[in-house]
Amino acid sequence: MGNTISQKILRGHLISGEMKPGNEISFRIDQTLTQDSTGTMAYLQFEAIGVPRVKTKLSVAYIDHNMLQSGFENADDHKYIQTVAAKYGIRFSRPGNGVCHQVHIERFGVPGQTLLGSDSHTPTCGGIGMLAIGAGGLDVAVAMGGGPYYISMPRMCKVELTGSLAPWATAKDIILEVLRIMTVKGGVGKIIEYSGDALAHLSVPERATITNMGAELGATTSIFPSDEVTKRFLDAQGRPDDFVPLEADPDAVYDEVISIDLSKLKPMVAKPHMPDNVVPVTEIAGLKVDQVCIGSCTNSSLHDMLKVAAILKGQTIHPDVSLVISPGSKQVFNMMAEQGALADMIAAGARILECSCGPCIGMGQSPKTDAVSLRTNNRNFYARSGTASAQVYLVSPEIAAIAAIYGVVTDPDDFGSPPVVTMPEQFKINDNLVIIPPEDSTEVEVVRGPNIKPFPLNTKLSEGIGGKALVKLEDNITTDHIMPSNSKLLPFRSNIPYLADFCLTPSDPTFPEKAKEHGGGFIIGGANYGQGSSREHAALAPLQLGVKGVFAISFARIHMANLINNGIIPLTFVNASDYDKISVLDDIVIQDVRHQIRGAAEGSTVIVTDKTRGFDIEMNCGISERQADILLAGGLLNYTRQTAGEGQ
Ligand code: MIC
Ligand code: SF4
Repeated sequence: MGNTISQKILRGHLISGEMKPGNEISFRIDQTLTQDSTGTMAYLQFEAIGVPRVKTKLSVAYIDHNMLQSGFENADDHKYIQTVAAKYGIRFSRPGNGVCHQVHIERFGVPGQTLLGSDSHTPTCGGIGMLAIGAGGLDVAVAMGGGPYYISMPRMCKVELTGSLAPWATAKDIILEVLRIMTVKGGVGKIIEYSGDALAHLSVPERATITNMGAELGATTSIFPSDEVTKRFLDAQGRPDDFVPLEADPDAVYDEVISIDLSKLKPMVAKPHMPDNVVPVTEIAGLKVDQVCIGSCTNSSLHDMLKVAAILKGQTIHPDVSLVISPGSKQVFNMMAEQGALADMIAAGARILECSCGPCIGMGQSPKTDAVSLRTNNRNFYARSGTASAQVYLVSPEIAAIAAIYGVVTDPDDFGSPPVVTMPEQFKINDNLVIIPPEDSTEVEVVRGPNIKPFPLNTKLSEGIGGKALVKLEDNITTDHIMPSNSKLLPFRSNIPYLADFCLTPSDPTFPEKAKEHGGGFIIGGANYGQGSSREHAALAPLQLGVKGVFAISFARIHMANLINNGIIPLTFVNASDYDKISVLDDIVIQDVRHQIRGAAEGSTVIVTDKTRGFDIEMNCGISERQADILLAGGLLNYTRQTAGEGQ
């Protein structure tokens, strides 16, 4: 039986486990990336592990999220990351160099290698055939220290793309169509591999849009083969030696196959507040638009920017629309400037932002009350823009640019024919904003500003645990609900006590207060609890508030790993109907919990008692032996220290 692309890469990097779906496997990580909003915490944890220098082939620390310096905090974090990177052998991508995923695929990603990033959109590099996975900061810290990365072996899903895109349909519409078909939980426990004759016509930036937004499916990662298109891209990036061909064997077996005929695809839109709430753009044509944001790691390539500039050329944006554009990287920005595209955007009235995440994560450009905001981003979760009443719609850059001109969502056929842009033979290569760490870093001093506070560390799991059911939540609760991010909160990513006061407030403003009053307790969630970001803060803030366990119908992959890594027990209902029986402020106990967690690793269920209502609930805890040990130790750091101690 042949192998899929990702099975080949995993096999070549495998350290332990049998590659059977659902089995825990561990594998070697070649490269890591961090960004600043998760990076400060990841490096604090890396320092706590105590390894003198990173052991990966390449590790890069990016500054791209916390770019608004409205106080000293973000700038302090930048300095900390710059110095910690120099100290431990990590390349430092300075603010202004671009969004981590865009820069990484341009300058560093290598087909066939593995990449672990403390950001959920790390799979972007799957666009060049790299096995790129998003994880919590602590997992990335362990990988930097040379430790393996553990996952439950995913099932393989093939998306076969045939035909060629009709005019105005784009790569964004392909992934929106996949999201419409599979939903935001449809990718959990799967790797999505793309194949089919259409691939010959899909450039690397287009492929990267698709793999980037595969994160919204909940997939472990998404990947394209490494082929002639990849080779041309790497050649144009001046990296011909990084190319290796890679494709699935003809007899590779997939657990699931989805086919999409691109010629039938129409421009699509994801309506508020979920990326899978997808309909054709024509269904909302005529909707008045207040704001258009073009950029984010999904659609900020040169390819995207040139198309937007061609649409805006000679036009003036509508008086009621604010159009903001953030190029994905310095390379993109520079080339736009040289080719005149930037001038066309400025002339049309676009507000040009620096190369960063910006509006995508609510770092500025929050729209007005009740605004309709059209964005090329990957997420339109409730309140993420920084304006809770805003309605965010996700579209391709083309649809966004046309709406900015007309002031309403417009069928692009009414605009005329789509712009044709060609990829450059050679990209502009200038890595002068990437600082190479010194060989000998003994003299480097790590600078820690006053905003950098110690992170909460759990303690060994006790024999029995109890507390109140603090909150009961619906399906698809995102990490943006659990630990909101915006320009007011993002500067405090290295200050968990401060952040904890905002934990889960979009869903229940009284949550932090209740948790403090009752000395912690349990969170009751619905299906796909914790989808979205990789932010470990969505586990650290509950930990700070004394949360001991989360009971849900199902969990998103990265969040579940983050809970375990921080010693918070994730349990799923054996009978989903039991969810209905628990009420907020019920007294919950898990007796003999250490013994029960051990048993869970062997497949037994865990019994949770609702003392208030007098009944037992049967729960699953789908953990491995190693994860049971981590929970018993009170989290991965304690476990790592404990096993290091045992090894001495
Ligand atoms: C996001 O898109 O939500 C983020 C901000 O990039 C996060 C990381 C974070 O929360 O800092 C992600 O996707 O992992
Ligand atoms: Fe940045 Fe948005 Fe991409 Fe997250 S999704 S990395 S916030 S651009």
